[in-house]
Amino acid sequence: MGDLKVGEQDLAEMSSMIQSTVVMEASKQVQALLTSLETTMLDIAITGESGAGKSTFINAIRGLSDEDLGAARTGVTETTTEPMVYQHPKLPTVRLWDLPGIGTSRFQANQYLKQVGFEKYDFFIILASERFRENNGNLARSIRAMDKNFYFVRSKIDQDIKACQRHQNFNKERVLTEIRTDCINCLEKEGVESPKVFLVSSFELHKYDFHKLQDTLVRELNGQKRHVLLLSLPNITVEMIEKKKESLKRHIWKKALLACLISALPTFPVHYNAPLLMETLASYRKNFGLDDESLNTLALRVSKSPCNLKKQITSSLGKDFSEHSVHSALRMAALGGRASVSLVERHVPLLGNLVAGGISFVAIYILLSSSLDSFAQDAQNVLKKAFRAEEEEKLEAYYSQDIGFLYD
Ligand SMILES: Nc1nc2c(ncn2[C@@H]2O[C@H](COP(=O)(O)OP(=O)(O)OP(=O)(O)O)[C@@H](O)[C@H]2O)c(=O)[nH]1
Ligand SMILES: [Mg+2]
Repeated sequence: MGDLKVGEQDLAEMSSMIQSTVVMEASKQVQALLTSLETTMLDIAITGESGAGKSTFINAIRGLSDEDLGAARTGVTETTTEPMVYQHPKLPTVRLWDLPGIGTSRFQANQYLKQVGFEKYDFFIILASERFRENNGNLARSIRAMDKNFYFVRSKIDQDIKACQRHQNFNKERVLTEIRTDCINCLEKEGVESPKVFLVSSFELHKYDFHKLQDTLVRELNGQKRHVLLLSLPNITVEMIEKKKESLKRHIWKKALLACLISALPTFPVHYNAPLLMETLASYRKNFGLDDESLNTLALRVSKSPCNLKKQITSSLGKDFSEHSVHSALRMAALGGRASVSLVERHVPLLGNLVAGGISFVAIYILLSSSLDSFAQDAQNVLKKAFRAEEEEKLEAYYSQDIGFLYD
């Protein structure tokens, strides 16, 4: 038999076919992972007696005021008479269910959970204002009996604090502890073991126990549901912003791989899919409340000028988000990331052949990761300006009033 030589042309064709098949398959799989994350549903039921503040709480979590378009209707008379679903404005797969008030003529306690279709909810938040009532205990027990979790929110705490401020020897912490202990005792008396109770004001989410409620909800969910819940929660503590960042970081590699695998345009020094990268960065900005819409809504809520909040944003992509600025940031990331390329290629040898020596992947990965760091820092600065300064300003106004009074 003579020598069998494989022609160079054949090798090139074969290599190109194998590479494109691998790219197609890898893209499909990464896309499937991302789609499953983006389509994870989370259904949260908000329940409790009529007038407890359920609709107002939903609006606050969605970052809306009661008068905003699409906000749940609220009021001093019974307003919610059918289960109503509200999508989270930034994450449509997170749905908040505004359930009708328990114990009203239409919804009697014993039939209530069946009437509202309890199976579809991931967990329940029971809201109760003022004194503890029997209906709340019944509801909590029934939810447990159906093997679902509930969290008990004692609402309108701002009202209680305001009323107690008139008393002599007012001590805010003591009042809060009394209310919390009373709720726990009443629930335990009704046969509910170790209830989780949180004191909340929907008008001032950043005060009292709302951050503890957020932490508990996040801790008690797993996997993809935990991720979507985290992203849907308001940025009202530094810890929450950090948790969001960490959760998003875990998925960067998928975004980076997809953005470079499906790229076709050879644009020196990196090959990437620009729309996908822009879309990812835009969603990060929204997650951290740095887009114009989120900043305007926050400014309205805390009675600050949107300009003052925007001034707290110092990262380059936070201030100037455009295709041009993203492209420049990517070039910088490509230059800075050259050292990491060999490491990536050692672990994923095919990547080196497929996407310009791995530089595209590394550059996009670095850009996404550093953007998350800087957006999270921006979000913390905005948070400080929005809430902490407000307290200081109020304090200043309060003392200047007192002085005015003394000198009158
Ligand atoms: N001060 C104070 N008032 C609140 C708070 N939450 C709700 N309210 C007021 O309580 C009243 C009832 O609030 P809703 O949110 O409509 O109550 P609901 O539980 O949805 O009532 P139904 O739909 O009838 O079951 C409204 O006047 C709200 O403005 C709060 O945190 N603090
Ligand atoms: Mg309502």
